[in-house]
Amino acid sequence: MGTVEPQVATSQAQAPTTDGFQLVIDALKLNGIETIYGLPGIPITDLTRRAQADGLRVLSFRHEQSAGYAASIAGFLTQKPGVCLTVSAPGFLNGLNALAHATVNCFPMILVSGSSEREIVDLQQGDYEEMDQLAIAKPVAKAAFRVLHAEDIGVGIARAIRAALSGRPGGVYLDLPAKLFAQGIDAEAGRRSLIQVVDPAPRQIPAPDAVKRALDLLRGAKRPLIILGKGAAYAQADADIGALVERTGIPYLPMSMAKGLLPDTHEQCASAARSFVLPGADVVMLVGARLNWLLSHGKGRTWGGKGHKEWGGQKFIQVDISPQEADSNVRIDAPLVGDIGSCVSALLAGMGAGWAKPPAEWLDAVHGKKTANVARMAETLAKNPVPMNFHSALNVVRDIVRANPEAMFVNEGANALDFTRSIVDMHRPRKRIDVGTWGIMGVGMGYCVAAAVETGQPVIAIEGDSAFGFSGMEVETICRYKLPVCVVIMNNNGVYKGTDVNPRGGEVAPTVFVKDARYEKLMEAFGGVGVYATTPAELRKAMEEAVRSRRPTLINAVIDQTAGTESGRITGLNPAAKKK
Ligand code: ADP
Ligand code: TPW
Ligand code: MG
Repeated sequence: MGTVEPQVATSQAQAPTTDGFQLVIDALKLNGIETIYGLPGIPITDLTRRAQADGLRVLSFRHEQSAGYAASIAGFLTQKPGVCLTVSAPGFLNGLNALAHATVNCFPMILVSGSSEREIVDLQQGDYEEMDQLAIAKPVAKAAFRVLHAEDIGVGIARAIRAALSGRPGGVYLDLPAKLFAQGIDAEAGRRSLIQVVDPAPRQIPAPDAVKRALDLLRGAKRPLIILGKGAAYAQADADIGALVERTGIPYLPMSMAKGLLPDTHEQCASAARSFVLPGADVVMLVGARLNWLLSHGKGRTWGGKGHKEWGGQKFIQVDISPQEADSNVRIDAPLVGDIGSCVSALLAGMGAGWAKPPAEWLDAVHGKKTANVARMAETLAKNPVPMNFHSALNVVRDIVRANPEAMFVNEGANALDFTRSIVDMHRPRKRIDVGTWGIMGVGMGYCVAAAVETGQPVIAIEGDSAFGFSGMEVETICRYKLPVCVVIMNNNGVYKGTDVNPRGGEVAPTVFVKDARYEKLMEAFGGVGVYATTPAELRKAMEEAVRSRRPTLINAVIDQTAGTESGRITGLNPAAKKK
C-alpha cells in the first residue's frame, strides 16, 4: 500500500536538527555552568530566553558593566568561570571593563558577546553595531576566541573554560557572530561536537627541591612573616593554609580579600601591626599575593628601605601558580611554583614534626604593637560624635558582621573602603569582596547580585556615596530578584569628603555632590526598604532588620562630610602629594 516510502521520506525531511543557540546552551550546561549574567538585545535576546527556558539561571542587569563584575566575582567565589553575555559593540565595550578586571585580579570569567557579520565588519561597510571586538578584547583578556561554525561551538566553549581556569585564572573573551546562532546542524553531530572539559584546572605539584629551599629559608628566619593574598582565598585550601600558619606559629598578614581566610581575630593575625611587621620581618612568605603597589613593590620605606627604590633586606618566598611572577619587583629567593593547595600541603609534609616556633622576641614584639594599636582603635571606636563619622558607623558594622559571620561582605569607596577594611573583622574565608587590584569603583551592586546568587547568604555592602553611584541603578536588579542585600551608603556628600569649594565661586567643586541626598529613596522606588540613618543606633537597628528579613534594603548612613581624607589611605599616590 506504499506506506514504507512516505515514512522514510518523512523521517529524512524531519531529521532532527539543532542550531547555534542550542549548542551554546548545551555546551554551557554540559560544563556545569548554571548562571548567565547579562543584558539582552540583538543578536543574543533569544539566547537569553532559550537559556532560561532550558533551566539556566539568566540574570538580567541594567548595565553590562555590572553584569560583568558579577560574573568576575562569581568566578572568584566558585572556581567556575563566571559568564557574562552582552550584545555587540556598545554592550561588548560596557562589559570589557569587567573582562580586564577579571584578568588583572586573576578571576576566571568568560565574556560572551554577540557580534556583527565578519564580512561586513572586515570591509568596514557599516554593519549594525559594527566593531572588530576580538581585536579589541585581546589586550585585556587572558585569551580570546571567535567561533564561526556551529560545529565548533563545543570546542570554542571548552577552550574558553580551560583558558579561564587553568594556571593563573583570568578573563576570556568569546566572540559569537550573529549568523552563528541561527546555523542549523544535525542534532546528533551537534551533540557529538560538544566537549565536557576534563580537569580544567589541573593541579600543579611543586618541585621537591623548591619546597626544600622554601622550608630551609623559613626555618632559618628570626623574624618571619606570612602574607596571604586573594590567590590563597581563591584556591579553597583553607584547612591546609590554616594548618600551615598555626604549625609554623608565624605571624600573618591577610591582604584585603584574604581577610577571614583565618579569622581576623586570630592571635597570629598581624593586621593591626602592619607597619611594624613589613619593615621588621627578615623572611617573608607570599602565598597567592603579588608584590605590586598594594605591597609597595616590596621596597622603599614600607619595607624598611630608605629611598623609594631601596630594599629593606628581607628575603622572599613566593608561592604562586604563575612561574613568571617571581622577581617582578624584587629578588625572590625561594619561588615555589604550583597551585596553592599542592604547595601548602607539600610544605606541611616537608615540615615534619618538631618545627620550632619563631623566636619569642619577634612574637612578643608583634603582639605588643598589635595590642597597643587595637587599644587605640577601641578608644576611637567607642566615641559617639555628632554627626556620625566613619568610625562610629563602622563600629556598628563590625558588630553586625561578627554576629553574622556567614554573610557576604562587599566594599568600595576611598575612605569608605580603607576604614572598613581595617575596622571590620572578617571571620570566614571568601566573604570579603572589594575593589581589588585596580582599586576600581563600580563593582558594588554587581558583586552584591553575584554574592547573593552564588552563596545564598545575606549580603552586606559598605559603599562610599561616590562608589555607589557607579552601579546604583542595579538596586532595581536586586529588588527584581528579591535578593537579600543590605546596602549601606557612607554618605559624606562626595568623593573623599563633601567640603571642597570652588575657589571662583559658581558651580560646586568637582568632588562634591548634592548635599544630604536621599539615596534610600532609590531602593524604595523598586519596592525595597529605604532607611535614613543619622546615628549608630539607627544604623544598627536597620542593619539587624535587613539581615533578619532578607529584604532588599538601602541605608543612607549620614556621615560627617568633613570626616574623610583625600584618596583615603593612598593619599601618597596623588601626583599633587608627590610633588611636595
Ligand atoms: P592580593 O591583591 O590579595 O595581594 P594578588 O591578586 O596580587 O593578591 O595575587 C594573587 C596571586 O595568586 C596571583 O599572582 C596568582 O597567580 C596567584 N594565584 C591565583 N590562584 C592561584 C592558585 N590556585 N594557586 C596558586 N596561585 C594562585
Ligand atoms: C572606575 C577614582 C577612587 S575612590 C573614588 C573615586 C572616584 C570615590 C571616593 O568617594 P566615595 O568614598 O566612594 O564617596 P569616600 O568615603 O572616600 O567619600 N573611577 C574608577 N575607579 C576609581 N578608582 C576612580 C574613578 C576614585
Ligand atoms: Mg564619599
